[in-house]
Amino acid sequence: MSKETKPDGQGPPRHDVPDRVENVDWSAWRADDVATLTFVRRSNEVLLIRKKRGLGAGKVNAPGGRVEGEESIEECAVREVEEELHVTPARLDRRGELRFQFLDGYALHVHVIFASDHDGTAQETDEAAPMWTPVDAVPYDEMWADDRFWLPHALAGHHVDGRFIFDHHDMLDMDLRVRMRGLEGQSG
Ligand code: 6OG
Repeated sequence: MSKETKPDGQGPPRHDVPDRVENVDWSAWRADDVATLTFVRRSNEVLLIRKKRGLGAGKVNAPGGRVEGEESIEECAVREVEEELHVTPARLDRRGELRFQFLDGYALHVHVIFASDHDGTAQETDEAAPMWTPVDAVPYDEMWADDRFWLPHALAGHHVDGRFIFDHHDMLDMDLRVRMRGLEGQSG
């Protein structure tokens, strides 16, 4: 059997993959996978998970996963939260895009979705354990390294556009743009 495997972000580095955001040709960049991260809000809390399997197992994150077949971003967001926590998110709002380039060649495009309503009670599944978390107590030390930079802005209602270079779990470089809510249409 061939030892060659598809890149998954955790393989050996490829010498042709840039380790700086500015050296990636983003206009030609194509993701291997498109995925969602969905943040369900309830007053001052946000619904996070302790992920039990897949990319980032053991870390705290939002529920989410890769888009399947022909489904839309929103359909993926709803399906993933239902599968992982048995909760149906509602009133979805796209809050940003994150582009991850891993040194082994794997490229992942993540859509950040916020849900201001939901149906059902979060339950632990094979994939995740639910954690209703106060927004001022998000455990960034237990999360992917990028989250501490963009998630506070997204939680404040702003739109984020991030590009990241990762070597396995280490973040090597980042470019983050934040579009402030309420400033649309202002000049300067
Ligand atoms: P599966 O569940 O299909 O993995 N994911 C990341 N999330 C953050 N915040 N930072 C990263 O930095 C991430 N890399 C992957 C997005 C896909 C899920 O994992 C998340 C998807 O919800 C590198 O195994």
